[in-house]
Amino acid sequence: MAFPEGFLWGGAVSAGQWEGGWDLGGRGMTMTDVTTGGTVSEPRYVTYIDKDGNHGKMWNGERLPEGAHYAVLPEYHYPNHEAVDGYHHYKEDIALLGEMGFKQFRMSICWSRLFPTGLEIEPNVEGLNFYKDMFKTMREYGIEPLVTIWHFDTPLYLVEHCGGWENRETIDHYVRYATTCFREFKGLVHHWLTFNEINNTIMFLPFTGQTTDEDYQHAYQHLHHKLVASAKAVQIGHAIDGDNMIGCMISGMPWYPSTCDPADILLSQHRMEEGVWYSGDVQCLGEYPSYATRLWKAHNIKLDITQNDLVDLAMGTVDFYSFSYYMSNVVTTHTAKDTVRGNFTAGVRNNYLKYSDWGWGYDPIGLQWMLEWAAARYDLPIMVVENGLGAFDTVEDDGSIHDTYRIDYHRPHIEAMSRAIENGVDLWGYTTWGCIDLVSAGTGEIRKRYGFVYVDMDDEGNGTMARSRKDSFYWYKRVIETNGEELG
Ligand code: P53
Repeated sequence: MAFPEGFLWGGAVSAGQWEGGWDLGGRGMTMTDVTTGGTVSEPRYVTYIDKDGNHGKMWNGERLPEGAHYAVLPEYHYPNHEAVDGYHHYKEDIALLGEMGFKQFRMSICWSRLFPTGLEIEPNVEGLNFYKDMFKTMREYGIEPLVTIWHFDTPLYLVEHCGGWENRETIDHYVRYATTCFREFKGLVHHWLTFNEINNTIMFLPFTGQTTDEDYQHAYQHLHHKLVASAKAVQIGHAIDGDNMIGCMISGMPWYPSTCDPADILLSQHRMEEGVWYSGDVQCLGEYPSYATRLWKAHNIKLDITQNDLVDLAMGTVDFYSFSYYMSNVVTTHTAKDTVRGNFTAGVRNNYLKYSDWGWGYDPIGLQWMLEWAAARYDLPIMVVENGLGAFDTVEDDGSIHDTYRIDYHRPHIEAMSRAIENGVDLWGYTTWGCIDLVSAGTGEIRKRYGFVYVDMDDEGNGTMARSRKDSFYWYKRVIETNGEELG
């Protein structure tokens, strides 16, 4: 096997999906605190109280009705409130990761735990102490933190009262927050990601069907603000600690052509540019790519980009490229006979692939494809920072969990990484998604499990939160021990 000495094996979680403690330690609210649970076929809703005091719910992404405000309503269950209670279990969880031999643990900081509304000038000390203790605990086990600064959780106050990311001022609030992280966690953290799946701000637009030019305008401007915020954070992170390695994080979903009709090939290339490359090109290469003009024209987008923005983008390029990888998608200019629908998947079914219970196409070769493309495009070190199978687990009478399907998912993906390394890709690390079971971002379910560590909690909020080891736990431990030689 090709894995280099010191390869950063590990796993990943996000604050919103693992931490819980939504109203503890001075934490402010985020959008997931007002988001209900869903399923593969039933969406998650955002809840509010309207101007007449009536309770309401809407799709995530819709605008609040005039005069309404976001609210936690007693008739709903909000799975992210407690999540899997990492807030109280972090020592135990990190010990389990240490037992598996983790070299790296990717987690995120909850912005509103440090800046409850996002507008504060001084950070919340209780929040700082929580993360400092987490990082110290990781160090005790020789685990390097990989910290995502923003993983979907903009403080709700900024979204509700300040226009969120469509408002340029949000850049400054984010920069103040990121600067605090670099300063306060200096020496404890060396590896950072500025924004999780930053490209997903625009990637799903073509799916939603009725998206207007105005929606595109908002989404692209929103993304531009995030790209500038990321570039500013990179510069500040480098100035505070020259040892900091700061990366971008892209949702790495390949878009394949359905046929060899040249029109399909071109369509898949264009979809790949719009969905995947656009953001990473800016973050890695320091300027908007030539095809941006095509995308802006297609939807009459007029971006507000200042001279200073251009300087920041050029100065704030990342040190490494990272992406999540779960599945691939297929597009065509023809009428598709077979389609697939799942959460975040839609389009043509790929008859060469198997699909998960949530409609995600299982495609290890696609990981090699992504790795080799990204390496050639950017010539940067790469980390695969999410990969995994969301699946139902069954707990046997004796408490064991035989999750061979999960092992069978990871093994070929690890083999794909190994082939990519042999083909010249400078791959530094692999953090599997949801190494401890957590709340799904897409559907809000806990039963869509990714972990090597099982958490006793269900979708109605019943369970002891007790942790236990699945079969995959022992398997992954062996993979790490043998640096990817023994894949079982
Ligand atoms: P869940 C869409 C498509 C692929 C990955 O997803 C995505 C998304 C947006 O949710 O998100 C990443 O939980 C994300 C994680 C998330 C994970 O994939 O829907 O970075 O927060 O949990 C898996 O199964």
